[in-house]
Amino acid sequence: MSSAKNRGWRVVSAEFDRSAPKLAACPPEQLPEVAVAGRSNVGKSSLLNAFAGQRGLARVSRTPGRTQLLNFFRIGLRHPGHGDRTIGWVDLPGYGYAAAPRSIREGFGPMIERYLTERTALRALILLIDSRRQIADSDLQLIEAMSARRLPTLVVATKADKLSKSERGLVTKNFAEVLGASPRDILLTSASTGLGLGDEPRTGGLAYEVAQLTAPGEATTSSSV
Ligand SMILES: Nc1nc2c(ncn2[C@@H]2O[C@H](COP(=O)(O)OP(=O)(O)OP(=O)(O)O)[C@@H](O)[C@H]2O)c(=O)[nH]1
Ligand SMILES: [Mg+2]
Repeated sequence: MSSAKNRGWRVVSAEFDRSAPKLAACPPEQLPEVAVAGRSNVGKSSLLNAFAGQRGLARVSRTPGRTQLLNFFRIGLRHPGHGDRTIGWVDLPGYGYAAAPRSIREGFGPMIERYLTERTALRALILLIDSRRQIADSDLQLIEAMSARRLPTLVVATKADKLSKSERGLVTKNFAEVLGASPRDILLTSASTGLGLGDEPRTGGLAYEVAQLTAPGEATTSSSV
């Protein structure tokens, strides 16, 4: 009997490609790409490490808001029925860190903006929001930048392990209200426990969503705004 874990999409490989200090230094546009954005310290790098099952793949920062690099990774996904797929995963610099230089703190930065508006390989944004915080204006601006290109954004609430079960329900309800979406469109995750990272039969999860967002043809998903 095969376990439930192996019925859906899962990550089978993950590797660092390169860090790009500017758009011209990005890898060739050969793979369908998802970019991960969010305020500094929201858990972007931790999510990648947990998703990939590799602790040291992306650096979990001790000095948030410092590094303004686009970090490129390649991830191999596998599904028993659909086969293998390689995608690009971009860990974007965090924004909104209080002690960062003013130019970085006040917006999400020209590099993220240029990447989101010009990168042809980009298929979707994965926007991380700390489940104990509110959605920020800069978060909304990123969703708008994606809508302007008719590209979907998957909203991921991070650090759900810090909430009780009832608090989790309130978070998805609140985020959905602010975004004009359904609570089902908000993916609750925890890099610590692995919550929401897989491909569960009924509820889906990050592996399922990323596979949908990078599917050949039209990029659509059940859970994006
Ligand atoms: N409890 C808990 N802590 C988490 C989780 N994800 C991340 N953290 C912690 O949050 C802090 C920031 O995590 P990072 O992954 O470095 O966050 P980031 O968004 O990559 O930060 P920047 O790269 O500076 O923008 C670290 O101390 C992590 O250990 C989670 O799911 N649960
Ligand atoms: Mg990081």
